[in-house]
Amino acid sequence: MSRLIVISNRVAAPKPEGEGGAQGGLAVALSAALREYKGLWFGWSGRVTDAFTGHIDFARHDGVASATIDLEAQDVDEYYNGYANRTLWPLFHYRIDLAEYDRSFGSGYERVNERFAETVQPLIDPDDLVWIHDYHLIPLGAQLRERGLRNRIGFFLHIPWPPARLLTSLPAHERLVLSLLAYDVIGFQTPEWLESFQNYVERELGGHCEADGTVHVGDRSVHAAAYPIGIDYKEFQEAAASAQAREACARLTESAAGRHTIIGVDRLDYSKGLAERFEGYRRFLEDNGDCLGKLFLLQIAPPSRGEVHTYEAIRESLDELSGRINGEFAEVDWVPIRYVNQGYGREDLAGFYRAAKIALVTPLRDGMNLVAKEYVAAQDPEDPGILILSRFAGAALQLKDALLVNPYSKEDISDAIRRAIAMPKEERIRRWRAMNACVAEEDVVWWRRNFVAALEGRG
Ligand code: GDG
Repeated sequence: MSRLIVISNRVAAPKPEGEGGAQGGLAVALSAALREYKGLWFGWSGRVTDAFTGHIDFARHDGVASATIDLEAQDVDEYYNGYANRTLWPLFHYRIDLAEYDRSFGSGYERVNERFAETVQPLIDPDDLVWIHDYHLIPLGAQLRERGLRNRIGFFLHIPWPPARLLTSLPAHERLVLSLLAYDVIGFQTPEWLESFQNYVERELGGHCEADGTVHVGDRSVHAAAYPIGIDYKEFQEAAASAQAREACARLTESAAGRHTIIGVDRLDYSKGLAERFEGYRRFLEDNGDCLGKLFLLQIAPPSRGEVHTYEAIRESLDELSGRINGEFAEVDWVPIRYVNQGYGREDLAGFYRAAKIALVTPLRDGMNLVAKEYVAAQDPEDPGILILSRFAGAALQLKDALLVNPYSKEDISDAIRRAIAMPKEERIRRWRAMNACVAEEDVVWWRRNFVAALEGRG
């Protein structure tokens, strides 16, 4: 069996015992996939050094071998906080209003991709499979090819691919997309993002896409397909059955004192639609006076990307909005929103999911959304909760038995909460069974196998 070399911006290090944190979906999914595989995970250590040296730190934890490099402050500013998180992230989430175009970001992005290529190349053996992840590293495949690498190289995009009409607002968009043609396989979360990519290729590059997933541009052909990511179902079920999860569930249930818990768990990010969610919940409170004091929203939102100004701004606006809603509706013995900015361990999260009758997962745009799948996996089969899910999350294409909503519509969110509260148990069970079968079947192992099979040329 070939080794698998996974390359992503960051390599996930396990958190010390009991310390929660906003480990992103990518990190959670990849450690699970690599634990089974003989391979290596390469990426940025998260540390900043005075001058880039190319020194590699090797480590091994939890069955996963990793190799990391430090970056310079300028690299982090231009590549990570700049091009990745201030240009590509907003643009790929359809927020061209927030996308910043700065030439130094683009050159920093190229430079760091070159640094990754230079340092990782000597670690790659001729028959290794190379799997590169996400928007931080789009040109890395092309950089490796320029250095003579002939291995099979795949790329998986964890976030949406924007419509061609939006993507063309990015300076040098052609150059970025053309660099993708260096890969053998390009994976997207859903057929919708794949279609947007194909559309761009045909409109802007004069390419041609075949029904079997082959994309031709000039003399290059690559395989492009949808590989929806899943959760580590087995691991998550174990987490949900742990004593720690049971304690967390009991703690939340006790503090709810007979009230229904609605849960939201999201990195603090504008793409997750938190302000719109709060507004939808406020509309529910306004229109359903009979429910005041009988339920509450627990929103867990650990901060992320604090060095990017937009994230500070969203944090402030959510503090204010949740405060206003609480001020407006709270009673001496009830607050409608428990807004928590800290992270929790996975067991705690699993317990909280289980204690919640409803999950509100309403991103404005999301590549997949693993929280939706985790919520389903954590439910009690005899008495499951209800998932309210944005139709704009990739997960909506698989979890069709959720209550699907338009996250921009307060009324839609409010109506769905009303419907969820009144939903008979038989309907809850029927919907949950269908969703759970999908989450269990199409898990992270299924995702990895499908992608790797395609990378090996078997898919
Ligand atoms: C990107 C794409 C795609 C959150 N709070 C805590 C915590 N989390 C964990 C969740 C979940 C993960 O973080 C978040 O995953 P998502 O999928 O919701 O979102 P992104 O971070 O934006 O991930 C996304 C994903 O990549 C994978 O391809 O689905 O569309 O944007 O696992 O549980 N975990 C812990 N404590 C917290 O407080 N332990």
